[in-house]
Amino acid sequence: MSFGSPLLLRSLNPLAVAAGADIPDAVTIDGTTLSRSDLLGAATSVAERVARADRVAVLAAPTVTTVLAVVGCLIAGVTVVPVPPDSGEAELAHILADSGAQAWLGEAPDGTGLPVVPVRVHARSWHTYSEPDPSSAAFILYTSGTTGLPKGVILTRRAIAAGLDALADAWSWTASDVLVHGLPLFHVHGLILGVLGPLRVGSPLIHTGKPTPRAYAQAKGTLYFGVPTVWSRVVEDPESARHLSKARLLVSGSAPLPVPVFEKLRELTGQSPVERYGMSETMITLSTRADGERRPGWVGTPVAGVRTRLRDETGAPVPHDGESIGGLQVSGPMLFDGYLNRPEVTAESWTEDGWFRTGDVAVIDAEGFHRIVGRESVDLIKSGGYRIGAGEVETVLLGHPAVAEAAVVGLPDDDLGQRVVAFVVLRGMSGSAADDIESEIIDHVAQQLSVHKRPREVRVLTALPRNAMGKVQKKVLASGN
Ligand code: MLC
Ligand code: AMP
Repeated sequence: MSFGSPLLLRSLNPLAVAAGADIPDAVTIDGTTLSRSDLLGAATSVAERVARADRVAVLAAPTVTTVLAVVGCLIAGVTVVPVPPDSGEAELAHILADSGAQAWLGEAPDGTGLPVVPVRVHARSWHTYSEPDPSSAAFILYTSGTTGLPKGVILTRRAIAAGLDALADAWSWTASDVLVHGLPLFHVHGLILGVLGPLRVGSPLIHTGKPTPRAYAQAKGTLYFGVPTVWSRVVEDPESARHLSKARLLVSGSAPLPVPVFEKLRELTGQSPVERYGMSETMITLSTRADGERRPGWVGTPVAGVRTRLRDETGAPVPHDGESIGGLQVSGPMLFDGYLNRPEVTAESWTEDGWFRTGDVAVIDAEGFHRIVGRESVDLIKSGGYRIGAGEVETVLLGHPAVAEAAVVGLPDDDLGQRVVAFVVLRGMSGSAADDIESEIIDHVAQQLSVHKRPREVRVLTALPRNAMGKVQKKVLASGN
């Protein structure tokens, strides 16, 4: 099979549907199942309503509406800005202003002032659209940096097609698979791999709502996606885990899969999970293969079209000897086209010779296997597979009237990988009054940003540890976990 065609030419081609290639259970989500022809008819009707826009916001809850909105925009060539459905005030205002979204497509939160274009699940249209320019932006995905507000990652149609085809190749993913996951639909993992992937390959998708072990056990798929938190919860529930033994591939990504979880999963299911590594900016660049070695703690080899290298702080090459640690740089056809409205940050993230600096440190062995050692910056936290910028949370904490100083770190957590912990100095408050305010501070972050960015814990200090230059010593905070 050729995987070179532009996005959606094969996956939602009206002629293929008319020729009898319908899939009765193409997408099951939020209790509704759509056939591929339902999806095509309803999404084309969305395309007709939205085609004159350039860029629209989609409140990306795991629903049929979200799937139709996204596919409708892909058909019409309109850029989608997926918005976390629990986005708080500050985050929502930033995403809308920065992205320049002209309208909401589908559900919309109150009070944003943007027009709302409805998605009608039962409407049908069979109008045909020509394939949009492959270099046009399919998505602007907002993702956190170490400081400041989230940045909009521009992903083109061509990049997405290349990324999905490389994964189909690595995982021998075909129309005979049934994909199961319960991941959020506003990131690469759940939305691009987890919705556009099955549509492109032609394999049915079952979205479980929440990614619970029981829901995964009941769904009876062949291919399962999860972040490490999902897999560590699965191994805590051996009965559900055993149901997954009939699956073809269990895939883990978005954060490091702890070796004990890998081993427990293998013991309970008879399956060694496939690990893969990626970023919002790069989609998936490294993976173990369906037909290759799976090594606990290692994320495999470059997928089709990807090259990788290691560099030290001076830019000098680091040997690929399985031991030497260096900054991981990648190149490949699935990489992003830059950060929206941020030319300087975009320029800084690329080397002069055209490699993307991932910000991760890694080891590469002589066979080309990669181990991700960690992040270069302590200020980018991964919690439950979500990327959370310490600076973004600190800014919101400082907006709380009781908080005089704040420092946020990710502390090791058996369930979430890292948990967001806020160290704060309060204004003229101590003892029991200070205890009472902790949950108020957590709620404040959940309301301004989004629920998953909230600190799981607030620790009140009388002063933050600082060095002679006045810089907060986060390593000191992190060592007292
Ligand atoms: C708790 N809740 C609150 C709250 N405290 N709500 C408001 N204010 C507060 N103070 C509620 C929540 O609304 C939610 O309700 C419930 O508590 C649990 O929320 P949670 O604690 O955040 O959920 P949790 O169980 O910890 O989630 C674990 C998880 C989740 C694994 C399901 O972290 C997850 O979905 N992670 C996936 C992240 C992901 O997809 N990353 C991919 C990035 S792309 P309720 O009722 O709604 O449950 C990428 C590229 C790549 O990385 O490589 O793939
Ligand atoms: P995001 O932009 O949310 O996709 O986050 C990307 C970051 O997640 C990467 O830069 C890594 O730090 C981390 N990451 C993703 N997949 C893995 C993995 N398999 N192992 C370790 N870290 C990972």
